[in-house]
Amino acid sequence: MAELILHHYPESPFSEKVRAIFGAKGLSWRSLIVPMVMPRPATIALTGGYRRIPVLQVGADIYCDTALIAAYLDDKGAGASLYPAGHRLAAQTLARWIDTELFWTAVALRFQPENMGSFFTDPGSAQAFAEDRANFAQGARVRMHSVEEALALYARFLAEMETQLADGRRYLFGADWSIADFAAYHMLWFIHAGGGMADWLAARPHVSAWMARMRAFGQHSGEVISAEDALAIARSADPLPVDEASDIAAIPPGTTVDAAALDYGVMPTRGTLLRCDTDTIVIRREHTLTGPVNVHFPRHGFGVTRGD
Ligand SMILES: N[C@@H](CCC(=O)N[C@@H](CS)C(=O)NCC(=O)O)C(=O)O
Repeated sequence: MAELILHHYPESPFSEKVRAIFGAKGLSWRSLIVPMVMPRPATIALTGGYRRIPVLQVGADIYCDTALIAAYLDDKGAGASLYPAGHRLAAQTLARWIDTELFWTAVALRFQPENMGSFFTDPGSAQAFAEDRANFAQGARVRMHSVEEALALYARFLAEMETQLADGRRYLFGADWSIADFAAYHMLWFIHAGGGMADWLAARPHVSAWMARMRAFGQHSGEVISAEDALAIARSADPLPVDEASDIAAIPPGTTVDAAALDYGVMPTRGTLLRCDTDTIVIRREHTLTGPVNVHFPRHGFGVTRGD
C-alpha cells in the first residue's frame, strides 16, 4: 500500500476523527497541513473542486469524506473492525446522525464566545474565516442550530452516552470500538477543545473515562509532508484499477460528470465517471500538477449529474 497522506488542519474535527482512527489502528501516516481557509491549491488540484477537509491521498487515489475514509481504512492496521457484525447498522446510523445533526449543535456550541478558546489567533483570522465560510456556505442545504437547541440536544446526547457506558463497557457498543465511537469522539473533542464546557464532561464520569481512552488515540502525529512532495507522489503513481459500472442508466461509465456533496460544501468535482454504486462514486480526472487521479466519494450524501 502507498503511504497514507492526510490533507488536514489541526483544528478540524472531522480530521481528528481520522487521526484517531490512524492512532487506534496503529497506522503510520503523513501529515499535509492545509490552511483553515482557502486557497489550498495542491489539495484542490487533487480533488478537482471538492474542498471539505480532510482528504486522504493514497498515491493517485483521493478519498473524500470521513465516512469513506473510515471504510477505506477499516481493513488496514490492527484491531477490531469499525463496523462490528452485530452492531453494523446501529453504529453506522449513529455515526451518520452525529456527523450531520450533532455537527451543527457542535458548531453552535464551539463558536460561543466563552467556548472558543484559541480558535482564532487574532481578529484578522476571525474575519478571514467568516468570509471564507460565507463562500463555503453558498448553495448549502442545512439547518443551523440555535444555542438553545444545541444546549438541549447536547445535554440529552451526553446523558444517553453516560447511561450507555454505565455498565463499564469500554466503547459505545461493547468491548470493541466501532465507527460510532470515532464519530462521537471527534464531535466531543471539538466542543470541548475551547475549554468553556469542561464541567459538562466532569459531571459524567463514564463519558469522561471513555473520552480519555479515545483522546489517547488522537495523540499519534503523522510525519510532515510538503504539498510539492504529495503532488509528486500522485504524479509518480497510477490510480488503482476500478471495475467500471454505474447504477444510473442515464449516466454510464465514461460520461463527463459533476460529483458533489448534497448538504454543504457543494463545490463539484468534474471528471469522467468510472463507477457509481450504492457504496461509492469514483471519478477519473487529470491535472498538470497531479497526472491522472481517481477521486472517490461515498454515495450516501453525494450526488452525480451529467457535466456536459
Ligand atoms: N461529511 C464530511 C464533513 C467534512 C467537514 O465538514 N469538514 C469541515 C472541517 S472539519 C470543512 O471542510 N470545513 C470547511 C473547510 O475547511 O474548508 C466528512 O465526514 O468528511
